[in-house]
Amino acid sequence: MSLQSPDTTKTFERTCIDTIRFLAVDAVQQADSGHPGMPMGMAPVAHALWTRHLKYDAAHPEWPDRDRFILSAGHGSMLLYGMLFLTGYGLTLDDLRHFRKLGSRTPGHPEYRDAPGIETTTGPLGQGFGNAVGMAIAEAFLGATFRDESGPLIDHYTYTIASDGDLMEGVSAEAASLAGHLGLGKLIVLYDDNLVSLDGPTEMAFTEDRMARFAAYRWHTQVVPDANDLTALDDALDAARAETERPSIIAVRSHIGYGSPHKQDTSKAHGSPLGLDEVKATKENLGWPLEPTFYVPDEVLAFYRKAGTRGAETRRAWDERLAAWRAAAPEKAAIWDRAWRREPAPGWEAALPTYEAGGAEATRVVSGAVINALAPFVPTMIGGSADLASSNNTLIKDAEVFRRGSHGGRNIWFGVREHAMASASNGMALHGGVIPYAATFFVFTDYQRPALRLGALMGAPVKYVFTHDSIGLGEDGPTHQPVEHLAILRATPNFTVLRPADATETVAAWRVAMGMNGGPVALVLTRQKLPTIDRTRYAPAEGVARGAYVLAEAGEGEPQVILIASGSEVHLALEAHERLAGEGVRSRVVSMPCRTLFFAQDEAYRDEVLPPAVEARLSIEAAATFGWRDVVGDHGRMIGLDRFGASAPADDLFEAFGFTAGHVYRVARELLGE
Ligand SMILES: Cc1ncc(C[n+]2csc(CCOP(=O)(O)OP(=O)(O)O)c2C)c(N)n1
Repeated sequence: MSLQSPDTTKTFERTCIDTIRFLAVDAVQQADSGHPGMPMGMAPVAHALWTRHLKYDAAHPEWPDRDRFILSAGHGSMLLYGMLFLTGYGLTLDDLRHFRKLGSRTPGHPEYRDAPGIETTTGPLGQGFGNAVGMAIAEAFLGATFRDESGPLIDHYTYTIASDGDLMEGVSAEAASLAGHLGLGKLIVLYDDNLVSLDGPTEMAFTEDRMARFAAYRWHTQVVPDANDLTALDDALDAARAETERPSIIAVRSHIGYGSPHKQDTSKAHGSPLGLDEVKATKENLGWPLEPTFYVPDEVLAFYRKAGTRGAETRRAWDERLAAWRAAAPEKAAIWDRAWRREPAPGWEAALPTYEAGGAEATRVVSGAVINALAPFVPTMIGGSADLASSNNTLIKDAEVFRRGSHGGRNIWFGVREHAMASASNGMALHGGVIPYAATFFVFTDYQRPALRLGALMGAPVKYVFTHDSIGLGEDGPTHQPVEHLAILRATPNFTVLRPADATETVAAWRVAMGMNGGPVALVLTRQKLPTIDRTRYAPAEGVARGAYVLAEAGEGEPQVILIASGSEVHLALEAHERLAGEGVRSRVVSMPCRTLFFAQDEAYRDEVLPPAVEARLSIEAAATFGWRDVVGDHGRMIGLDRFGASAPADDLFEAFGFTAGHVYRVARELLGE
C-alpha cells in the first residue's frame, strides 16, 4: 500500500480540506456507521468546487439559476453535509453530530430537501448521474426558452460527483450515452477514480478504460492524476466549462480514506467507521488535533462562510435582471411564473377533448390527443418516450425536437433507455421550470423501477404514460404483458397510478395528473380500442378524481352485489351488470381507476361507494389480484390474472383467461348464493 505522506508545509487550504475530512471521520465515528473514505479522498474536490467554481448563494438555496450539485455517490453524504454546514446553508454542527439519527436533517444518504442545498436523493448508485443529465436537459431547455437581450435567463452548470459504483451501473451508461448524443455541454461529472469499491479493489470487477468509454459517448474527458492537486483540479474545471458542445467528465485519482495509516486505499475505509484507534492515528498523521471532535478552526469557518456568499452579488444582479425582464415582457413572465409553479395556463381544462358515446378509442390514443390539447397551455411540458412515441402517442405535433445544438425543443427522443429516461425525468422535475413526461410500455417499468421509486420518495412530479397495459396488447405475448406491475406501483408509497376505463376517464385522469405535483403520476393505458361509455346513461367521469365512483346502479337501496373494475375490464362489469339488472338484481358497478386515491378519501365517501354491509363484491382486473382483497373483503371474489399471459389475439386471451361478461355474470351469481 502506498501511503502519500502528509504535507509538511500545511497550507491554509490544506487545513480547510482536512476540516472537511475530519468532520466526516468524526460524524461517522459518532454515528457508529457510515462511509468516511470517500469524503476523505474527495475533500479537495469539494473544497475547490465550493470555494472557486460553483455558482451559488448559500443564503438563497432556491435561486433558480444556481449551479446544481449532485452527490451521485450518495454514500459519501458527509462530504455534502460538511460543505452545507461550512458554507452556511443552514445546517449546523449539531446536525452533523446527529448524522444518521432519527429525525435528523442528516440521514445516512442525502434526502431531497431534508436540508437546504440537497438537490436530489442519492444512494442507489447511478441515479444521481441520471438526475444530473435530467437537470442539464432542463437547464438547456429553459436557457433556450427564456431570454433577455443579454442572453438566457437560466444559464448554469450541473456538477456531479460520481464514483466507481455510479459508473458501473447501467443507468449511468444509458444516461451518459444520451447526454453525449444531446450535446449537454454544461454537464460536468467529477469521477472519483479511487480504484476501490465496497468489496475491494475495482480491478476485481471494473477494468475497462472508462475515459475511452466516455469519449466514445461523445464526452469531453480529462484526467487529474492527484485529487490533492488543487491547481490541476481548477484547470480541469475551467477546461470543462470552456467545452460547450460536449458534457465533461474529469477522472480524479483520489485516495479513499486519505490519511488513514492502515485503511487508506483499501475498502476498509469505504463503509464503516475508522475505529477510535485509527481516527487517532489519522489525525496524528495529518497533524490534526485529537480533541475536540468536530473541530472547525474559526478561520476555516470564516473562510467557508465567506465563500458561501461568493455568489450573492451575482444572484442579486440576476434578481434585478429578472425583475427588469418581468416589467418588459409581462406575458412571458406569466409563462415563467406558471412554469415554476407547474401550472397550466387558464383555459386548459376547457380545451381538453370530449368524447361521445357510440365511438371507441384506445386510451393511449386519447392520451395523445390530451397531450396535444394541453401542449399550448403548458409550454414548458417536455418529454417523450423510450423509442415508442408512435405507440405511446406522446409526440407533441407542433413542437420541435430537443436535439444537439438546439435545446428549445419539447419532444425528447430518449432512445431505448427506459431507466435513464425515468432518472433524467426525476432530475428535470427537481430542477424545476419544466413539467417532464415520459412514456414506455407498461411492462418495461421494470427497467425503470429504481427511478420510479426514488421519484416517489422525493415527490418528484413526473407524468408517466404507460401503454399496452395488459393481455389486451395481444400477440406480442407474455414478455410484453404486464401482470404484477399495477400491484407494484400501487404498493409504492406516494406513487399515483390511474388506469382509466374509456376516453372520458382518460381525459379525467390527465386532469388529475396535471393537478398533482407532489409525486409521480402514471396513466396506464390500453393498446386496444375501448367503447366510450355513455355518460348520459351512466355517471359522469368526475369521480376519477376520487379514485373510484359509482358508475352504474340498478334498483333502489343498497346493492346486492358490487362489481368493481378498472380500465378495460369496466366494460365487462357493465355488461354483466346490465344482465343482472335485467333479471331484477340490484347490482352496482364501481369504476376504480385509482385504488390509492380512493383509499385516501374520507370514510363517508368510501362507505358510500362500497357500503360496508354489502359483502358480495367482485373485482375484475386483467392483472395480479394482489391487493384486491382489501377492496372485496373476506367474502368477495376476484377475477384476475395470477399467472403470465400468452401470445394470441387479445380477444382470444380475454376469453381464455376468464375476462368475459359471461364469466363475470356467473361469478356474481355465485356470490349471490346461486
Ligand atoms: C444500486 C446500488 N447497489 C449497491 C449499493 C451498495 N453500495 C454502496 S457504495 C457501493 C460501492 C462502493 O464503491 P464506489 O462506488 O467506488 O465508492 P467508494 O468505495 O469509492 O466510496 C455499493 C456496492 C448501492 N448503494 N446502490
